[in-house]
Formats: sequence, C-alpha cells, structure tokens
Amino acid sequence: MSKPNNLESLWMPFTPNKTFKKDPRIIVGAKDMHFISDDNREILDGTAGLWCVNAGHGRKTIQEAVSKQLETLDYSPPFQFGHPKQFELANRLAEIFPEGMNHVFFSNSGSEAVDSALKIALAYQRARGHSSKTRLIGRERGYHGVGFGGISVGGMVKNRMYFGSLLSGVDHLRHTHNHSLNAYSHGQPEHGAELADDLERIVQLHDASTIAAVIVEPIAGSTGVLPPPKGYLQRLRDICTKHDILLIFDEVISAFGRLGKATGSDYFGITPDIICCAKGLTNATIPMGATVVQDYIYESMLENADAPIELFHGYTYSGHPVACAAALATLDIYRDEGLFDNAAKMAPLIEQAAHSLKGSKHVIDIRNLGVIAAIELEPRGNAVGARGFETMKKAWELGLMVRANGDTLAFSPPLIVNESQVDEMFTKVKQALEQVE
Ligand code: PXG
Repeated sequence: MSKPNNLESLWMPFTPNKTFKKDPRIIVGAKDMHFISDDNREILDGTAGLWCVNAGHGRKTIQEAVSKQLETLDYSPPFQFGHPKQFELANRLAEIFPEGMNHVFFSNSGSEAVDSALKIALAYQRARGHSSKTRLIGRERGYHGVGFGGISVGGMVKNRMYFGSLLSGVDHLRHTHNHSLNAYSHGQPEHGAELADDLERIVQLHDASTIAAVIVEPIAGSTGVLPPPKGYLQRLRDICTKHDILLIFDEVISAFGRLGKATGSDYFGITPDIICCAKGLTNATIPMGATVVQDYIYESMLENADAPIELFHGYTYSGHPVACAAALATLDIYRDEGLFDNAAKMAPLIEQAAHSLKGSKHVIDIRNLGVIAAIELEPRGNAVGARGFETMKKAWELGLMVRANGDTLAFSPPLIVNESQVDEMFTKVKQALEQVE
C-alpha cells in the first residue's frame, strides 16, 4: 500500500496535528466491518467511521449507483432547476420519517442541516406573523456541528470558546447527565425527566413570545453518549407545545437505524417539528445532509411568503445528483437487508457486552442505547482526555477503532455488526484498558 511521504501541508480537523504527524494512523482501505491500515492490518470498525457508515464499508450497489449517476448527470443547479432523483429521495425520506413530516431540504453535512433548521425556524416564525420569536435554545453539552449557528446553540465548551461572541439571543437548557444518580444505567436512565422543566425557567426569563425553537439531540452523542432520562423528551415536547415553541431534533447520529428505527423520534415515540439528519443518509459515501419539516411549516412558508422565493437559503450542492443516487441506494440496502431490525436485535447484546466491563481498570460509568455504547474512564489527574486518547491509540494497535470523546470511549459500529464482532470489540477495549496507565 502506498504511504504519503510528507504529512506537513494538511491541517487536520479536530486532531492534535503535531502528535498525529509524529505517530500517524493511516487508513488505506475498508470493507464491511473493517478498515485496512497502511501496514496492512484489519481494524474492526467499532464506530462506523464517525457514526456514519451504517451499512458497513465498500457497498457494491452504492458504488454502482454513484458511478451510473456520474455517467448520466454529474451535476445540475438546484436553484430554479430540478433533477428527478432529488424529488425521489425526498419522497423516500418522507415515507420513513414520522407521520406529517413530508418536506425535505437538502444540504451537504450535519452542520448545514442544523443551520438550515435554525434558519427555517426563524423564517417560519416570521412568515406566520410571530416575528418577535427569534431566540434559539440549545442545551449544555449539545453538539450541533461547527457552523456559527450550530456552535451557538451547541454546548461543548471547547467548540465555542475560541470563536468570539457567536449568535446573540441564544440560551441553553441544563444537560441531563447525573453521574451520582444514574451511573451504570442500562439504556435510558431513571432520573432526570424534570430537567426538561428548565425550559419553563427559560420561558419565565425571556417570555415564550421571544423564543423560536429549542434544539436537542434526542440522544447526545459527541459529548460522550448521554441517553435521555426516561420521560425527559416527552416533557420537553409538552412544554414546547404549551408555549408554541418549535422542537428541533438533531438526529445526525440517531437517524437511519442507530436506535433500531428509521429515526430516534420513532424510537422514542416523540415527534418534533423539525429533524436534522446526515451521516447514515448516504452511508457516508457522498456528503449529504437533510432537514425534514412538518407539513405545516412548509405550507405556512409557501402561503405567507412575501417574495416569490419562499426561503432565501440553499447550497450549490443542495440535492446533488450523485449524493441523491448514493442515498437512494443506501435506503434500498437498509430496507432490503432489514438493517434497522438487525440493529434492534444487536442492541441487547451490545448492552450486555458493554456492561460486562463494569469493574475493569479505570472504568467509572457505562452507558448504552441501541447500537451505541460508552465507557467513561476516570481522568488521569488534571490531564483530562489523556487516558481516553491513549486507550483509543492502544485499541488501534490491537486492531479496533474506537472513538475517544475526552475520557469517554464511544462505540457505534455499523448496523451489520454480528455477535462475535460485538464480543471482539469489548474484549479488545478491555485489553487496551489494561495496558493504559
Ligand atoms: N449534529 C450532530 C448531533 C452530530 O453528531 C453534527 C451535527 C455535524 O455533522 P457534520 O456532518 O457537519 O460533521 C454531528 C457530527 C464524535 C463526532 O466524535 C461526532 C460528529 C462529528 C465528529 C465527531 O462523536 N457528529
């Protein structure tokens, strides 16, 4: 396999460049559940890349669909012109998204799907005559990508602190993590539904007439996997409805089977007003994001627009034909192979295997839901994140890809994962933990 001879010019995202370049981890291939490293080792993919390769790597039918699309129509402008596949894909998404959510706006990433959702929320409130509703409410520890909108409503300190004053008029709910009451919960934790009442406090402070929307991840991922406490999402939904505030679910990781259903909304039985998705939409082969809205949002925008163009927003690559071809082939795989059902079937095995690490070296908490698990390690003194990072590196040497979010190790394998691969994931991580100080 070829090796790059100079790593210097590339500025790597969310990566300690100096450390990486001294001791790089280079991936040169991937098939099904495995990556192949440049020293020709098979690495079990415990993370579906970055929570995105839900159908596993190297899927032939997606390759063929992409290649055929490139031969037929490589690109067409999305403003004022259409191509058949973007309509077809929107219809297919409407079929599997919650009832009443039949309108889809395309973008190219989760970050853009989020920014589109926030802008749609603001424009909708204005269009229906509620133009004082301009505040956006996020949540502490939330991750909504890296656009200015997303980091403003997001709640991960490092992602915000370097970038100035961000959007104005944003407030945050408290996060839902409660280690002392909920450590080692299996699935959704028992305690914390009342944390949704924090929205009432924010309404008291700002008044509902100033609040456009609340955005949360139904299950927080990037911050270290925090399943919602039982009853929390329903309570949040009820408070939003009571005060006429839009509820946006950022489902960039939870959509497309991660919890055993097409969406987290479906899994939790809570319907938001807007859903953001990306990642698994194209099995990560071609970048694509989508913002799916309730019919009343779309209809109101069309009815009340004060200009022929109802929404002054869009990207050069909105609904790119090649991304649409990849997404349609991906949705076929999910359906034909019953991958969401396989995810539901694997969830209890993942729960059991993850929680078997209770008592292992460094472990202070274990969390899980669907095809997601997290093992939280005790930080080493003041070196927060060091132990997580070293365990991730050790796991890579042992042939396992695991994600370290600070000192939390996150697992989110492709939904094609089988029982022996689940065992292998947690056996290897246990070995890695034993070798890390
Ligand atoms: N919202 C959520 C909930 C996400 O998890 C984004 C938005 C942004 O998507 P894009 O496509 O713009 O990156 C994400 C992305 C991690 C990790 O380590 C998670 C993400 C990205 C990178 C790392 O958990 N999620």
